Amino acid sequence: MTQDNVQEYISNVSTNGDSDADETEEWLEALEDVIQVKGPERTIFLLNKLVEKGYSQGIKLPFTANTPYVNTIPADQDPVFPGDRVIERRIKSIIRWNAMAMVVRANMKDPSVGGHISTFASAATLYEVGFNHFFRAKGEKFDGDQVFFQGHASPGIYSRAFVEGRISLKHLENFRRELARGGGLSYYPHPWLMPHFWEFPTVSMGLSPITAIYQARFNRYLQDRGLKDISKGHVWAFLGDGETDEPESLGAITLAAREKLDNLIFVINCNLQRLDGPVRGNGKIIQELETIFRGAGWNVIKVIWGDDWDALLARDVSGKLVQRMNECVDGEFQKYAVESGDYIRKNFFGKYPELLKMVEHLSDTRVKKLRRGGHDPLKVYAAYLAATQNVGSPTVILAKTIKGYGLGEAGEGKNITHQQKKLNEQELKHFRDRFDIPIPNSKINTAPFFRPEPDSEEMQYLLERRQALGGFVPERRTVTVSLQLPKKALFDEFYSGSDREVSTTMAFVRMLTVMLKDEKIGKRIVPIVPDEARTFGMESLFRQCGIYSHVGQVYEPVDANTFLYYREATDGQILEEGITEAGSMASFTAAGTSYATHGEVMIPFFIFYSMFGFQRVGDLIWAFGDLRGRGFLLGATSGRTTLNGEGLQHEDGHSHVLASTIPNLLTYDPTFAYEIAVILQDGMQRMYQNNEDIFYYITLGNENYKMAPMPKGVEEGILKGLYKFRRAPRSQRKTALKAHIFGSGSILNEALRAQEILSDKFNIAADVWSATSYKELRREALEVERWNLFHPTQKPRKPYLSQVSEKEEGPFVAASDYMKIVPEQVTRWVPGGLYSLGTDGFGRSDTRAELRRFFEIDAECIAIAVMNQLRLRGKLKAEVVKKAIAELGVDPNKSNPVTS
Ligand SMILES: Cc1ncc(C[n+]2csc(CCOP(=O)(O)OP(=O)(O)O)c2C)c(N)n1
Ligand SMILES: [Mg+2]
Repeated sequence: MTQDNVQEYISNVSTNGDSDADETEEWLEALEDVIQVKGPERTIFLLNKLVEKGYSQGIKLPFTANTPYVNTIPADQDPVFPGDRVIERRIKSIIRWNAMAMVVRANMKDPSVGGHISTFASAATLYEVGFNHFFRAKGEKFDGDQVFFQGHASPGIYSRAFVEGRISLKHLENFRRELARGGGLSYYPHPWLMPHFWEFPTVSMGLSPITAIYQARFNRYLQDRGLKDISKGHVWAFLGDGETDEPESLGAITLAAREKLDNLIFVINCNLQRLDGPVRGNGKIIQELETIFRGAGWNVIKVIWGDDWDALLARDVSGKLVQRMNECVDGEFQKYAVESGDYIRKNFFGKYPELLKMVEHLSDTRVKKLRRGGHDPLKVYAAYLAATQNVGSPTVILAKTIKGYGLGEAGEGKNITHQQKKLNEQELKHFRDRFDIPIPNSKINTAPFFRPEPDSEEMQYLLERRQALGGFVPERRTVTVSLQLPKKALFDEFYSGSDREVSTTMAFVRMLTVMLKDEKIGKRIVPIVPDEARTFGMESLFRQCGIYSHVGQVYEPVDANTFLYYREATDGQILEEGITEAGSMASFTAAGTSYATHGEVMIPFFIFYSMFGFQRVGDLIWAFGDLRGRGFLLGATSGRTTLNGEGLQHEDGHSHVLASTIPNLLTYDPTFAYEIAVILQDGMQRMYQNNEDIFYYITLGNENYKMAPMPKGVEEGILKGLYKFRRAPRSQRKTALKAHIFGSGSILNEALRAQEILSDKFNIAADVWSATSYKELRREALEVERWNLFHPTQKPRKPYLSQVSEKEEGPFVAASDYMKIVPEQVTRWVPGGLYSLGTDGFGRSDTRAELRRFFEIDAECIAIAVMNQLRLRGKLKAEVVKKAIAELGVDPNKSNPVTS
């Protein structure tokens, strides 16, 4: 049975199928007695007993996680509203008006500016109750609540900030015109663009819910590890009902329940519509979400009906009204939002004569005005209060609203409403009258902004409420951090190289282990891993730092008698996230922004299978950049041929292409342990001492080889992206043909082998360079070039890459385990260009040697490419190259890796 069928079945059994009304009455009376006399606990006990008894006799109740389509909190349990409803309505109306006006005015000036009116119009009460009674600001001793605002509702949040006096008229005028004189407002919440205002970028839908869940969990982590007391704060996430279709929205809700995150509250604005039309025209989004969240173990509070319905529901003795509410689908409810009272009377109540009678005393206008729960401040307040008082589970509030509420003919409840941004004079008047905004007819056509006088009742009230809640929300605090970083000596063991063959992953894990033991930064490190710790050889950290679990370890682990047993602990440091790169990235986000959110600097290291990073959760990484997050991403088992046996879906040859798109991300593809040590130290210096809003992506490989000792004076080159690692043999330097090979990651070893081949067999003297970061080389070169562009009369500056390569005699050939385009991004700053070898094409399973030949990045193919470049410069004859191809055993007719 589907949930809909179950609902129908229960409905039929409980209403139509009553073959003995007297008997039913007796049972119900008995139940009523128990409720009144013994209370809810006993009632639940008895009901469960009845169900159990039924089961034992073969009576199987069909499963449903749904409750009837009414408010979870019954009217008689609504708390007293602590505010002044009249003033709050006036404030809300003013905020509604300005939110609408900023979009309409912007589009009067330039119709291409865009904007959204109807999302906030539907959510105004949900936000205003929060602002007046719940959202606590950051304070001296309290970090406040973290509120994730729905991105498209931003006009309302700006409008409030304008009324509060935090945003100037100029800014409001320049809504969506960030480049305008005097500054503008970023349309969506972007900490990158408004670093003192927005805390969380939410507009790529689905990212905010998952990030909020992990934020709430990270708050617990800080608490449990004794780093900061965050027990009083709440995380609020405001979502659209359409947004819940994004897999990330619901993908982590079981974690929230499992971890008993009662500091987390989701508010889902169920206006029943998304961009194109209804979210579930043929079903009921609220009921669907209720099932999902209840099934996952959340506390679900439905806010469906406003208080106008209380009296009707109180008279619904037979249950017919609830039945009608249950049976109507969202498509019908949406229609009621746009239709007249007469239509609602006929079509909703009119289905059953009993219901028609129920509303006969109400005029059509009153019937039309029967409000939905999400527009009723009392019902919303009741839900919020219950949510903040709930213990032991996260809460989701499913609030039913109307999209474009108040827009009337201009779009209220209509399918086009999401994109409505122009109101004509008539529509503006309607809006003004509906919300009593004191704007005269003579001015209405310009939709002027309206801010009450500072000494008005509204302003006094609004500011007093915010003061009581500690200040304004949202606010992002830009804190200057200064961590005491470990001395360089901590990394000494990595500078001298190793006789043993190890991988860069092993080297990194060793560095992490050492840093975790460091007195100064050790406890600030947050290792994050999505069920790959053993793959990366990190299991020793289980014992050393413990795996974080709020409840500790309530079982004896199967490997308890081994040294490296699976140790879970309340103060565990590792976030072992299970198989969720998105969840891990959300944890990385909470940790990497903790310096701003909580004023508590944390150093996250998120280590993952590189193929499942940018390719899988690229949008979360983009958002991390927007968030000014700081930390280290480690793409392990990277390189299309270095990870050899795993084939097409695992072998990463493009994460450096994807990573190159994020402006404030530094990327490195190192070969040796000392390079990683230099990069990590510089990263910590820049992020946690110099307060730069940057983060790092470092690829690590699983190929074992001897780690070279660090040559002298290469630190700068490592960080800038290129340095000469090994010159050609001295004996050939003056006499032989010259060439240069840039190698990255494990392919640097192939470049070194190519150097030998060229030297031994063909008397060609090639210098080998370690190219740690093409992205950095390009970034710096572009910066210099741009300076030169705008300063034509001044002495031109020279990019680092030009400086180090201009005196060298080419050709230059690059080889990496990534796509050819990675080195090609710096071609124009290399004399004569840079010929690039790479791993374009799908990966496949084989040995490293076979794969490198297949992708033409092995030593032999590098040597051939170098010789061919010499041929193109007229320094070698074609015949010589042809012979070399044969001698090196490369089949000139081999298959093309790009197309095969
Ligand atoms: C990942 C993603 N896909 C698509 C969009 C474009 N988009 C913006 S709002 C919207 C509809 C939103 O509907 P809903 O979540 O129900 O919010 P409402 O405006 O109804 O409150 C869409 C499709 C987006 N912002 N992010
Ligand atoms: Mg919606």
